[in-house]
Amino acid sequence: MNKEKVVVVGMGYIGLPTSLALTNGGIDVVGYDLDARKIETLKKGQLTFKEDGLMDLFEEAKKKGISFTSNIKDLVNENFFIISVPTPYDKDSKKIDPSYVVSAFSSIYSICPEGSIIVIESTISPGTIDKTVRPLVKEKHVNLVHCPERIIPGNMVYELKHNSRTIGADDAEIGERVKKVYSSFCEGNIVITSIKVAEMTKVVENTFRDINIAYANELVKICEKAGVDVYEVIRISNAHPRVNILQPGPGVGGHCISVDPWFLVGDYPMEANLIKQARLINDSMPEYVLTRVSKVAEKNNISFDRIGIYGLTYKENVDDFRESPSLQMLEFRQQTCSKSFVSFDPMLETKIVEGQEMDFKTFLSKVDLVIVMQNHKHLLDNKNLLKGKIVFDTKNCLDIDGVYKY
Ligand code: SAJ
Repeated sequence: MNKEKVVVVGMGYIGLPTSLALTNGGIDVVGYDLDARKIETLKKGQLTFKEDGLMDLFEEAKKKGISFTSNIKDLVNENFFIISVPTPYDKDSKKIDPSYVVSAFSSIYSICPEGSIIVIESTISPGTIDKTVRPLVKEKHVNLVHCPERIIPGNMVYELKHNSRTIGADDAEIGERVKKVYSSFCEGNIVITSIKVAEMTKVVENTFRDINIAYANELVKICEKAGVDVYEVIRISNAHPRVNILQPGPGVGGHCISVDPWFLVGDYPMEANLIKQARLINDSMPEYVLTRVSKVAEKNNISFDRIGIYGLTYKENVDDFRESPSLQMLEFRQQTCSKSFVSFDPMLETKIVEGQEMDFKTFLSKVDLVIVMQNHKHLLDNKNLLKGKIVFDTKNCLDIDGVYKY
């Protein structure tokens, strides 16, 4: 077989690392995005988001000749595409909004030759390909494939290489061809199955994690009432050979775990009871943190205007703030009293909320009580600066005097 050439559509959190890994694995890659500014940045050799180890991958891919374009006309002769565009969801209906996938697919379909392979990596709810993508395929035959992404922000480079993958295809031969392409960089096991199973597994995996985090978060509330230390309970329980309770926190954010389970709840409302409860428990955490913090503030005579939030991203050491617990907390505060909190996040270079300070010391000068919502490395390196502050640590990451925890 000739060297495979692949177009990756969507240069976001998943599309970019995937195209770099493919290039470094020996595949000819064109990274395509509608956003001309993003493409210009990449052409200049700059990254569009922060991720450990990504720059090294980029340097290697540049040497190996990765190219980028925002002009679809450059892709007319290509026949292997990987679509990796965002799938927003409607907050009210809790349903997926497949419009980006549909529009990316339509534009590729309009230019690609008969028999092309179009892989969808974007997370989609089970049944989306049959409901919204397959009907777009008319006389010109193309091969549809679903290969859901599985990498975790913060450890993407490692996981791209080592995680196993699922390829859902209508045709086993096409599945094998796609597997070969992914094998160029993926050392994990690659399973070939149907499109529907691949769609379901992705959502099921993220739901599994959501349910397990919800269990840890529910234990926080139970242990508070019982007057026992939840971390001690979890630590001792986890010594059992078949118990592995996750870490409680301020809630669940990100565009995956806090979203995907809703697809199952939305499509299977009668069946998905545990899944729905887990979502509600995790979503209740930012408000619960505020209740706990109020008690601490009252006890220490601190006014709400002198409370600050450390950490706006959805988890530690990433710059992604989608659906983050801190934003959920700020939204709740806005709704209840039209006020914000002072906040700070070392991972963010631009202001995303009212009251956000860009300098840690300025932030600290404005607050007496710090709610630790994220355990960024920056905080662990600068914990001495918290001296004299009351701290409520929702991540159990600080071992300083007088810190309050769950
Ligand atoms: N969290 C806790 N306690 C824990 C673990 C996580 O409160 O013990 C919180 C985090 O702080 C964060 C949220 O959960 O707010 C989700 O973080 P995460 O690190 O568990 O996962 P994500 O959202 O960064 O990535 C997940 C991964 N899915 C699974 O682990 C099953 C990743 O492999 C997927 O590729 C990704 O979703 C995705 O894009 O779907």
